[in-house]
Amino acid sequence: MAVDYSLYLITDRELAGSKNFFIAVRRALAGGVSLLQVREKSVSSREFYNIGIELKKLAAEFAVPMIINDRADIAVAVDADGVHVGQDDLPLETIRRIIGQDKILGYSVSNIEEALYGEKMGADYLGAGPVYPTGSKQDAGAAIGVEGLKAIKGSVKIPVVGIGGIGPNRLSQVKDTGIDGISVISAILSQDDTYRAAKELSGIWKS
Ligand code: TZP
Ligand code: MG
Repeated sequence: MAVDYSLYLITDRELAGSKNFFIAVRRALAGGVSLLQVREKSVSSREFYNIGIELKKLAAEFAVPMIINDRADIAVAVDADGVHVGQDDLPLETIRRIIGQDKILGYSVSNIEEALYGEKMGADYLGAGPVYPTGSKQDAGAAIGVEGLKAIKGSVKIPVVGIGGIGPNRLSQVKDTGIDGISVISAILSQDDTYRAAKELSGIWKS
């Protein structure tokens, strides 16, 4: 499956604030989000499943693939397009066994060693960061900066997306590292107008 990683939105219902969450995501998709990840850290399995089902319908309307964070079981249950895992989740080979070869497997990394490991274990893409300090993930760790991002991108052949504190002001310098896309939460979901926010980011990415 050819995947467009350029504008990868990760959901966070809290950061969507008082806006209607599903409308906010729909507008972001209309504005140019190319890939969607459902990330729910404190909900029941049933709620995660229900959100996955709803977002899958929205993503399908825009022909955007949908990836589930952490949970291979939820991904299989909602027939998502893939799973994204980090250093503390189930091992990559285990997730791959559960989801099969045809699904997208993403892996969070913050250094070259983790990147090489992810590539070796069959990840389809890497999420590298946090590039900048972020308020959206408490245990995100130290910022790796554009230099760290560039080093990771240069160490692997699979696609790399930058994540963490990326917004319109920093987008060009992040893009200059040669990465394949950016992954954002607050730069879209915390904005009043998620359509405009996505449109602006995708416009800068394409420029
Ligand atoms: N992983 C590393 S940083 C981060 C995640 C999930 C949060 C990114 O959110 P934001 O608001 O785009 O900084
Ligand atoms: Mg995780």
